[in-house]
Amino acid sequence: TMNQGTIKPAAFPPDFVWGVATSAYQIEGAAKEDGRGLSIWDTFSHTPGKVLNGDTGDVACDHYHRWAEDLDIVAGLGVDAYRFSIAWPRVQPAGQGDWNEKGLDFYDRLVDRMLEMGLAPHATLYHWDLPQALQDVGGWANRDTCQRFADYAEYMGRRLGDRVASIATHNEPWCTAIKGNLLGEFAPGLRDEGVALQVAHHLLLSHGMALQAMRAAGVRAPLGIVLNQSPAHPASNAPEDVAAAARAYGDFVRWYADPIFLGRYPAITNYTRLPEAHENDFKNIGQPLDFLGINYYTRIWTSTAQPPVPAPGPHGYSDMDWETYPEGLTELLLGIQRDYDLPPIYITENGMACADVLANGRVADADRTEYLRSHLAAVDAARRGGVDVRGYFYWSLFDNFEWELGYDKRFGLVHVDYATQQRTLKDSAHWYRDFVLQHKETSK
Ligand code: PNW
Repeated sequence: TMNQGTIKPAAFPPDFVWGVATSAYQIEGAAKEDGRGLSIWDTFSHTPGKVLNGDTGDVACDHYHRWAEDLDIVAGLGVDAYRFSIAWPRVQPAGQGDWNEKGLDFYDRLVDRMLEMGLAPHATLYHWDLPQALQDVGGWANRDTCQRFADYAEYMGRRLGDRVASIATHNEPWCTAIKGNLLGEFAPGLRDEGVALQVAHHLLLSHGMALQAMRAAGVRAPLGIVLNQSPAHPASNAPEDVAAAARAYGDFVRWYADPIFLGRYPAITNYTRLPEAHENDFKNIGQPLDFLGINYYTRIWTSTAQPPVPAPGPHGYSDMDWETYPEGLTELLLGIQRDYDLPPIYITENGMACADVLANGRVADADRTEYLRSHLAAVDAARRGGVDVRGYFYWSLFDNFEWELGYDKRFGLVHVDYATQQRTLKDSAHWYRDFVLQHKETSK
């Protein structure tokens, strides 16, 4: 199959962007420092029983204090770009009103240092850490939050827009809406379909409002959104399995992409209702994108059999129990290319959790290297199929706070010893570095 053999750096064009990604709550720590307000993830992680082992992001990778040496690590990987997120409650503690200079300074310094080092800063405005003060008045279920977000986006756009290489509004609205409000696994921990779909709608609307506000303010950076996407496969050719896969694809991919690119919600879905929408909402949601970020981890597997038939998993499973399925990335990209009029694409996340062990200063994570290699081959295959993929960001730079699973799952290229905050490059980091440096050589 296409993923056998070796993917060569020369397969990618000279200007292809190589990067690594993180998010604020997962790495920064310093949850109460320098005037940062509380977010829904502070509340959630401090609620007993919500996060494995009672872990919180209070300290995380202590990146708020170690940011300069952390950027040295990023640069040491030889990559071109670093994707990070801005903690809204750090820069605007209550989600409206006053701005926090110390929080704003942090991101100013981070961006300026990246530029000095020749690293392209790719900023995400919302990676799930809503100011708690906004949740207290309804959070994303409250339509007013869309305007709060557009104001925040405009302010940050004015502040950073002439220095960053891109600005994404939301990271994975599916996760916020569904994991946070239907499955109860993420903050704010609700289980209500009506709320979840209203939240999804407001995330989409706030995205469109933010793009309009930033553009009206003259923000020059390319603007987009990051969606998590997967193809959905039926466990058998039985009509009920095939139909279930189509509905799952509707819920996961189309529910977000159709409003943005086609101006409506999909008809084929498991959901039993539509959110409340105002007359111009789809016009506002469907603003042109300068880029689309895709986060890909695994495929969706649907089985109506009892007990369900597991995916065959020829490549194995990660420590998240997610099937490694690189072919799915190619299939997904070719599929959305067929269905939508796409802007340039960045793979803004792709990565694997392994039960990594640090021994004698080394982490032997051959599975992660193979995951990386096979998914780069999958990106190359999609590019050869005509999909305009411009860059790839590995998730994640560091082992970090993996949301409801705490520090148990390790996605990093760089191992973090949480007792000492010692960072150690894993074998996969060395492999990625060599690949990127070879690409630079062959691109000269
Ligand atoms: C993404 N799913 O989350 C996030 O953007 C990261 O913050 C996170 O650390 C990473 O992937 C690994 O989990 C996802 O259930 C969480 O399909 C769950 C799913 C997808 C993405």
